[in-house]
Amino acid sequence: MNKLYGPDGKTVLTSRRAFLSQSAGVAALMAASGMSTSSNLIAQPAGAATSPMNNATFPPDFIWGAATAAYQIEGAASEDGRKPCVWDTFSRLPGTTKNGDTGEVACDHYHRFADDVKLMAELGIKHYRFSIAWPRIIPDGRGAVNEKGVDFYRRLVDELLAHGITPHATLFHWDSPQALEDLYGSWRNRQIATDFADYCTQVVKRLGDRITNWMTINEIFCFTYLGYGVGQRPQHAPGTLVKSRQEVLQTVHHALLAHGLGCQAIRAATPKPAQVALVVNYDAFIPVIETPENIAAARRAFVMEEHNGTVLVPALTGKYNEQAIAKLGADAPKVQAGDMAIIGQPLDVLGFNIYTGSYVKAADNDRGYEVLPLPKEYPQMIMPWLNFIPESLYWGVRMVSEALGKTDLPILITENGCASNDEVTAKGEVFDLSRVMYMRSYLRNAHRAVAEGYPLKGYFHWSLMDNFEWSWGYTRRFGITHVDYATQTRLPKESFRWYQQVIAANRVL
Ligand code: GCO
Repeated sequence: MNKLYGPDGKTVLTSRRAFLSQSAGVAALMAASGMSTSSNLIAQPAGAATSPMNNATFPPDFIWGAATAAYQIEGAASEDGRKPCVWDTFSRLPGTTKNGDTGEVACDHYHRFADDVKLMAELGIKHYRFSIAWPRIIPDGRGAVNEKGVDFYRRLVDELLAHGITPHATLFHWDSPQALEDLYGSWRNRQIATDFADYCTQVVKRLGDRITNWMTINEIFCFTYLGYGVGQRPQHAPGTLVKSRQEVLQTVHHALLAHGLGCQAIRAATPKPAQVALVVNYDAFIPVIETPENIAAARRAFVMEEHNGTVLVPALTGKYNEQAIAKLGADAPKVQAGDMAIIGQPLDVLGFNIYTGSYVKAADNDRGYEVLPLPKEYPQMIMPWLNFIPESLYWGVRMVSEALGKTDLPILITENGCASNDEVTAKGEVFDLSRVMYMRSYLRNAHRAVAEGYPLKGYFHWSLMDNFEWSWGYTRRFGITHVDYATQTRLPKESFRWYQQVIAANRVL
């Protein structure tokens, strides 16, 4: 029988999955996960036959969406009172981004948002995840609010609502105000947690009448571990060299604190009942062969490996993972009294950004698992870190229940996608078939998670359109819509057409 385990590895609950896995037939599985067989039939494209292989139908209330982030699409970097963020400064330094690309113009979404919302409506999404730029709202990071910046998001959200699209707003997607970097070293200083919470209050007070789905912070790992480094310049802004790993870990702690205070600020300021989430790109561990021993190994790796043990585990449980902290030794973050209670604020939703994963197997060592190296020829989606591992989505969702005991915490896939070498044909089409293959494979794993009763509630594809891919500039395309940066023309790719059909049918095609 399946068991659910707490962070200490001891059994805490008996799973309802055991029941599901034994129940007879597809119909029982669908009924148990809230799916209606009759609506499946209605939603199918004409002539589509259902077989066990293509019957990956989702519950009727499953959320289909797409995601973007402010710095990657907005442009208008110095318009209407916005001041620089650390990415403006960093990307202007020689050698930090491919071709010296910056987000100065990006997809010019600031001016073209109405057309972009039309594109979303054409795609058929009812949910859109975007981020709000702190340096547009409070250009100096703290102090005066720039109402013109707020107005932009008001216009965007009104346009979304007019098209029946629910906004999901991330309050921080890596664009820290440069002013705070200059003033006190942004994430190196504990003060940023309070300044972030104040910024959240100002945003939610003004936009909380029309946005009720809030995400505090996106991917703590990327702007801390990748933004601060020892020895060589890190790949992400602010690109600061620090003296010790401890200082890097301390930025993680400050980010967690900002998240916790941010949750409190949102809940205090919202004029309407609101949902609060944290978005984490936590590591997914896949049992290389699905045996009980390897599943137990994956469970251990999930909580003990450094990234999860220092970000996801404290955010969900209010405690850093002991083994991860012990391994860090003197580099562990310094914690003040009361911090952990703030960090472990209850969440309404967990946002899971999932692109890739790692295979593990049981091992006879002190940790009880081994993370396996991938062979050189392992399939990759043209990013050095983006290995094609579709099961990562399923195991990443499952382990929140199974390794952390959070069986009822709703999970949204807040990002999933890949880069590809897209070319526009003479007829003006883009056949990004590797993306279609990628999406289909990952969505089958999303379906498995739902069908087995894990609380996966939705999927946001990264990304709605090609955009500024950080240090890769515009050389990597993650969109289901092609953007010609010279003319700002948007061209839906084959993956857009595919996703459109998936959404309409509510099943993987
Ligand atoms: C992320 C980032 C995106 C990236 C995407 C592809 O949260 O990792 O949100 O900004 O563009 O992940 O690398």
